[in-house]
Amino acid sequence: MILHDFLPSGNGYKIRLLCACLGLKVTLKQYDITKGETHTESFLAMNPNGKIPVLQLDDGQCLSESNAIILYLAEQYKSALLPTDAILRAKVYKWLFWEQYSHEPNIASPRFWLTHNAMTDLKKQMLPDRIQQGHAALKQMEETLAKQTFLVGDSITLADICLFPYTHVAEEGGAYQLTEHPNIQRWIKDIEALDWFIPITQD
Ligand SMILES: N[C@@H](CCC(=O)N[C@@H](CS)C(=O)NCC(=O)O)C(=O)O
Repeated sequence: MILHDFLPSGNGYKIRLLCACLGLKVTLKQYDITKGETHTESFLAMNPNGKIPVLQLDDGQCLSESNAIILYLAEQYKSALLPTDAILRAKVYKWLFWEQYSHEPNIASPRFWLTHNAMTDLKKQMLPDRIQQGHAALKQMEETLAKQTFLVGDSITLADICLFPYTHVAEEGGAYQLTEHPNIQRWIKDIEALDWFIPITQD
């Protein structure tokens, strides 16, 4: 399989992290999203949305949307990261949908704008509201992780693989302070201590 990716991307890192956990080898093809490299005709043929990550399967089919890709891989490789119990599975799905609506736009997007010189007047106007919502998202994670080791109970699941990438770099850009969230910091250390863990920019 080929993973079309951009190393600083947390969305791409979700897949790299899961592959490391599953012991799966994928070939990495890197794009510089700051130079529009995901808007070429050949890239758009793989993902008309013009965004990494894209997982190209051995038969040539292409999957996009990071959370769809991690669900595919967890199902395909029958990983315990996706529980078989319907309630636990729904709780995992909840965090995956929540991440795309309440976490990623408020934590990942400001990080990118602030660290990649991608600020515009419109984004400057949007920033205070995004940061307020980002604080609310981190608070929800903090409260959950104060009660249990991982996001869905005391075993690691796909929910943690999904939320770790942008949470552990939330401070980049200066909008958030993880010292305000000791249980998130404990959770980050627990994940970083796992024997299959790889850092975000490791290819
Ligand atoms: N919802 C998508 C978001 C993907 C996304 O935003 N990708 C960014 C990098 S993290 C990208 O490729 N941006 C390039 C562009 O929009 O031109 C996912 O979860 O995969």
